[in-house]
Amino acid sequence: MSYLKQVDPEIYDAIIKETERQATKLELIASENFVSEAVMEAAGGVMTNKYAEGYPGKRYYGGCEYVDVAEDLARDRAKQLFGCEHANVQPHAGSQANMAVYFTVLKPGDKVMGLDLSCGGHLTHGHPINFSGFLFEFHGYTVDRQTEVIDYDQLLKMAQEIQPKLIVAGASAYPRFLDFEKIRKVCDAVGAYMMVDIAHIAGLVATGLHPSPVPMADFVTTTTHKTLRGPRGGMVMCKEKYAADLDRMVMPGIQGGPLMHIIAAKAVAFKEALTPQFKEYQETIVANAVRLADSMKEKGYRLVAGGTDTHLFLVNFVDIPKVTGKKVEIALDKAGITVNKNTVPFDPEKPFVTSGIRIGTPAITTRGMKPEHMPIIADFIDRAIKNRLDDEALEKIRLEVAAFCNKFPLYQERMEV
Ligand code: DSN
Repeated sequence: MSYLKQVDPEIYDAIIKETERQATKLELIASENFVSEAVMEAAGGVMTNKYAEGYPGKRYYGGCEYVDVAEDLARDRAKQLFGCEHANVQPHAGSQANMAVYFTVLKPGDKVMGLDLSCGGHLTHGHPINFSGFLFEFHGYTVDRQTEVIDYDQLLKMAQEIQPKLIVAGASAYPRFLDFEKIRKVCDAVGAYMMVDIAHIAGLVATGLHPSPVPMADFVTTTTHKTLRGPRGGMVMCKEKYAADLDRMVMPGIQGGPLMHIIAAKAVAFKEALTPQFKEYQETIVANAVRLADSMKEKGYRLVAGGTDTHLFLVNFVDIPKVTGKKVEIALDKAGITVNKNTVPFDPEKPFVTSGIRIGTPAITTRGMKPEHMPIIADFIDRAIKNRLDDEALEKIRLEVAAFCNKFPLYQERMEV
């Protein structure tokens, strides 16, 4: 019996339809994933009822003995997973995680450098429409125009000119490895703090598939729901010397009561991430991304930075007349393929139009898709782009995509409650 169906049939219906959408479409948004039933059970459990302002053993409320167990486990597992000295698992999202670091070491008006949004950065890395841009004097660094990867010599020159107090590394749409050792050297050369936002690559970092910034960064922030495949949320890791200041900034500085059900679900996800199967999963994510990127290149598409080392890549339509990221996103959606339009480096189009799409493999890999399936997916994408103005053709592809997805069942028992 479903309580929800009785109490709120409209929300019940929307959730069933969303479950069907997730199961029948190809989910290629690089920042999305499908959590395990165990993670979902913890996220949907009774810990949602509990106020627990403070930290384990030092709360402002009584009755915290069991939520303390959850938060202690989440923190200990995070430390084991990433090898960090300190972890704060309370940030509600990546934005709060980044805010907590900024507020811990910066004062309003301080100079900071972050990767420009159009080159793969993130809103919270200093975009003028975000709190980070309102409060601090951010300077955006870019990728090299030819290689479309970060030019670390240029980064050093810019840092010497600007003398930032903090340099933010990390990205939401950057397909190549980041060189954290070089970024550390730049920070040391100008006496800046080093913060790395690994939201996208957290699963790869945890399993050694992307070099880890943890040994050399002052602060590392992440979300827990992308490659890490946990519940929607954030986390900050730092050196022990910053731990007390950071914790005070997360709560009471920024947040009140932590989301204890989500913290419990983070603990479950970290436990899953410590298994050998999770490493195999991350290896397959990357193998799938490389194979899918290669298949798109074989079809003649231009990829940003020439391909990928990670879980995502970007297709650049700048050279194709009348094709924009927005148009392709819409066409692909009609064909049952979910991606997001994305700016490409030095994009001439506005962020709501863009000249590219971002494609990621974490979610389809969770469903069990393997490198041999990637040419099939590339074929669906290519046909949908070519037939973008033909709704009948797109509907035919949608049916083929749904039949293909059916071979990789997802949340079957959630379809009817
Ligand atoms: N919205 C996320 C992404 O798609 O990358 C970043 O916060």
